[in-house]
Amino acid sequence: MKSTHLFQEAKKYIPGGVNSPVRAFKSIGINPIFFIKGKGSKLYDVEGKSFIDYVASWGPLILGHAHPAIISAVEKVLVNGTSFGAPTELEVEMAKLVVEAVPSIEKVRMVSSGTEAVMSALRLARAFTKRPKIIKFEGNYHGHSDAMLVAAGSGVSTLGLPDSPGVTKGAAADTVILPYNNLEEVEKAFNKEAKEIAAVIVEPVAANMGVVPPKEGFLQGLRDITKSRGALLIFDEVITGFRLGLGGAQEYFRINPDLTTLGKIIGGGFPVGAFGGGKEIMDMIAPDGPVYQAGTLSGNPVAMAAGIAMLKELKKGYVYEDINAKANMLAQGLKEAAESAGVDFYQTKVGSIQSLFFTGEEVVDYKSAATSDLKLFVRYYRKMLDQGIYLAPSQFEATFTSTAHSEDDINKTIEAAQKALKS
Ligand code: KE4
Repeated sequence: MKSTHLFQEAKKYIPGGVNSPVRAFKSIGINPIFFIKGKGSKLYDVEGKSFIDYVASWGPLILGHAHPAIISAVEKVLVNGTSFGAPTELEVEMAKLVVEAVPSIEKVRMVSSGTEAVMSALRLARAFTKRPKIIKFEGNYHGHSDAMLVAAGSGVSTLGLPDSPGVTKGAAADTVILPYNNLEEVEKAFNKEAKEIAAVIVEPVAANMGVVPPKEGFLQGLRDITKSRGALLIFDEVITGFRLGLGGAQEYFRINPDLTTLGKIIGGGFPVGAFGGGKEIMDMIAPDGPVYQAGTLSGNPVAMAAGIAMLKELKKGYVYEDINAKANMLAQGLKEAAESAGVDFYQTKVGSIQSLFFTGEEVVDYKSAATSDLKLFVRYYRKMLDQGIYLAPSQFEATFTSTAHSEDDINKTIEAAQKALKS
């Protein structure tokens, strides 16, 4: 009841009662749960109920909640002040760690969210190429800057139409929407207006329409087409960065983009985003270059301390084998549960991110992801929640495993899924 009471209270002062729409559980049709504590793989709500957490704050918590290395790093820095609005050594240390870890990044600028990272990278790409248009893919989410908030289109190359009110035709006019995993449509778009296209931005593993892996050759194809047509390739690694490995998707698939956007894990749970690339492109950013980009709290020392502690832990190497093994165990269990329940399902997994779609179709893009039975998802979701399993409240999000998940957690989750799917 306390969550319900708090939600009523919140709705008086906060639009929708939440500070980010997906948290409102709207598609699930129940009130969101208010949490008071996270520890390891567990979340504790305001009524003391505990849940095994697979949302991981939408990705950042690859080490689970309140990891001691991160907490102590933050405590140490906090007592020295919370922000200076001036350079600190912590920012140099963070930048070095990112440059060392991410293959295509020679220079990096910190910002305070993934949205800011994408917005800045797009401006830089347009300035560098002196071209206006950006290609993005249906079902890919790159934050809420105007140019990225355009209709998912009908699946063929569509001139962006404003999707959210307030996004003007002008703001969306230079955004071209194409179906994910479809190189033919990308070729067509370039044949139509190559000289206009500044960049292609892509989630190298889509994780905002549920997890949808790139088809064999898709990413390499984007790399080849952009290179041959003088456009930039931008990997939006806000989710895959430091998730698929220390070098993210570009290391995992061994394809170097021209620009990379980062977020989530890099901040260790604090508000941090970043964008980076080769020196030639990045040196166009103010104050050395003409492309303006700024932020009061960019590189905030407390957030840097958390991010540095996170990246240092990830550098130890044990993390990825551990979280991938747990992801495999979970996926195998869910597969068997769905098979024995006799439901139509399509499962996707890359490293430690995965999705279970309730459809008989192969899911390769937004259109096929949207064939999922969302009513069944809602019933499944609510049954899992009742059994103390906290999944992302949307079919079109990802399930994350962390070093904090125990085998017991995974087994409990599989048992819960067996019960939920049988019913
Ligand atoms: P933020 O501005 O929310 O930090 O990052 C935007 C963003 C950019 N690129 C990708 C690939 C992303 O996944 C995101 C944000 N992801 C969503 C959920 N998948 C954030 C959750 C929310 O909106 O509350």
